[in-house]
Amino acid sequence: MSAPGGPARAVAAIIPCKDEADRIAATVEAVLTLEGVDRVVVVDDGSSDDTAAVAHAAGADVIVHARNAGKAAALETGVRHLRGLEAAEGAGVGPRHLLFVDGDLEGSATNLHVLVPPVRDGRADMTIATLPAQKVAGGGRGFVVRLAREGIEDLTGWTAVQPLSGMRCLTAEAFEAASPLAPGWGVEVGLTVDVLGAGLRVEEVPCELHHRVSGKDWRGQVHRAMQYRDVWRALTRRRLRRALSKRAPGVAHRI
Ligand SMILES: Nc1nc2c(ncn2[C@@H]2O[C@H](COP(=O)(O)OP(=O)(O)OP(=O)(O)O)[C@@H](O)[C@H]2O)c(=O)[nH]1
Ligand SMILES: [Mg+2]
Repeated sequence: MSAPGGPARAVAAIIPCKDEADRIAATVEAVLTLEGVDRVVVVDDGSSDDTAAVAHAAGADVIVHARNAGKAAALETGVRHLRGLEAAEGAGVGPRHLLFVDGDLEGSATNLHVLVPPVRDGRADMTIATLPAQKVAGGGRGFVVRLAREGIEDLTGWTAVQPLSGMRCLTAEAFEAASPLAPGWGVEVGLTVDVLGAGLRVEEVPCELHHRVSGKDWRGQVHRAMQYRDVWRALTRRRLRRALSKRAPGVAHRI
C-alpha cells in the first residue's frame, strides 16, 4: 500500500478487449484524461476487426494476442508489459497502481476518476466501480451475478453489490495477491476473493459508467454461459484451496 503522505504513484490503465473497434478510441481518449494516469495499455485479444490500429491511433500502447486467450490472460499480458516498461524506466516511486477498464465504456470512462483516490491515499487496496442501471436492459436473469455474489460471501464474508464489475483500481500488492489470475471471466471474482483473503481492503465505489450490455440473442446467451463456467471454476478452485489449507495449515496451495 502507498504510504499516506508519500509521493503519489502514477496509475496505468489496462484495457483488455476483443472486437471493440467502434468503441475503443473513445474509451482510450477518455482514460487518457484521467488525473494520474500516465500509461494506457490496450491488449487486443485476437480481434477480427481494427481494434489494435484504432487503439494505437488513439494514444494507447497496444499488445496483440494472435489468438484469443481470455480476459484474465489479456490483463496479465498488459501488466507484464507495464512492468517491463517500468524496469526500463529505472527506479521511480514504485510500481504503478493499476486501473482495469473494459473497452466498451466510451466517454463515460472519464468518470472512472473516483476509483483512484482511495487507492492512492492508502484507504483501500482495491476499488471496484458499481454501475447505474444501464439505458438498455441486459438479457440475463442474474444467475451469474448471484453465483458470484454468494460465492464471494461464502469465501470471504463480504457482500459485493456488483461482483462482476471489471472496472477496478488496485495496488501492485493486491494484483500479486490475486496472481495468477483466475482464468477467463472468473477474473473479477478471483481478484475479490484473493485480495480480501490476503487481508487487504476492498471498496465498491458508485461510478457513472455506461457500456454495451449483452442482450438476449444467442451471443448474449453464450457470453453468460461462459461467464457462469469461469466464475464457477474460480470459486470451486478457491473452495478447494480453503479446504486444503484447513487440513494442512501453513502450506501454500496454488491449485
Ligand atoms: N481479453 C478479452 N477481452 C474480452 C473478450 N471478450 C470481450 N472482452 C472484453 O471484456 C470487456 C467486457 O466484455 P463485455 O462483452 O462488455 O462483457 P460484460 O460487460 O462483462 O458483460 P455484460 O454485462 O453481460 O454485457 C470488454 O472490454 C470486452 O472487449 C475476450 O475474449 N478476451
Ligand atoms: Mg460490457
